[in-house]
Amino acid sequence: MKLYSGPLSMFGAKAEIACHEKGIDFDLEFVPFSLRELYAPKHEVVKRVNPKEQVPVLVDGDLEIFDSTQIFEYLEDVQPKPPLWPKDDKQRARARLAELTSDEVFFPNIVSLMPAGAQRVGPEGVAAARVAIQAFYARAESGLIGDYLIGDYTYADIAFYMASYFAGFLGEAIPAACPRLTEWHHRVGARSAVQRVVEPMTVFLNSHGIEAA
Ligand SMILES: N[C@@H](CCC(=O)N[C@@H](CS)C(=O)NCC(=O)O)C(=O)O
Repeated sequence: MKLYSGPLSMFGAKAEIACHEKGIDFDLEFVPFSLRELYAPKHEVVKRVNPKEQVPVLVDGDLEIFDSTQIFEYLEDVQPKPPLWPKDDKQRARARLAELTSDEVFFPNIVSLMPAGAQRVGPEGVAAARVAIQAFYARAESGLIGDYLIGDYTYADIAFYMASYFAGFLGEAIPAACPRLTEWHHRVGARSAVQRVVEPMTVFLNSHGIEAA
């Protein structure tokens, strides 16, 4: 398998972590990316495979797919062990919803704090995003039951860990008022599959003078 991602791609990191969790052997290629130009020029394979011209893209022989959640589904099918979706139907539905919510409800607020996003939404949009992030953390804190978001460790934990990792570099780390969520963050961050992906990202960010709060 070959995964196309970027050195700071939140969505690519999700796919990368899942491959490591499942012990899948894969090649990783970073597409051109810089903090100034972002994803430019677009990689030829990404342009061919994904009409949205975004990473991650996964190529496995004659299969070419895009979107981190689609990649999760494929990985789960080709390498069911260890499972990263719950076995129970309702728990699986909850985990899928939590993963979607992280990507599509929580993360857009993080994007609003990034330089291009902040320029797009303006100071009021940034302030609203900060309020929404903290409200999301508070809800997650009260929703946590066991060690992970939905009981067992799942793709939802991977997604929300990565989104909250980036929040930490944008002044919105999980606050002390959410102790169980803070512990959850340490628990997920201690996994070797997560560290393998996050450590080089932290090095990249630090080398550009960007530090976590
Ligand atoms: N829903 C997609 C989102 C992918 C996405 O937003 N990728 C970003 C990098 S993290 C990207 O390639 N952005 C470049 C662009 O939109 O031009 C997924 O889950 O993979």
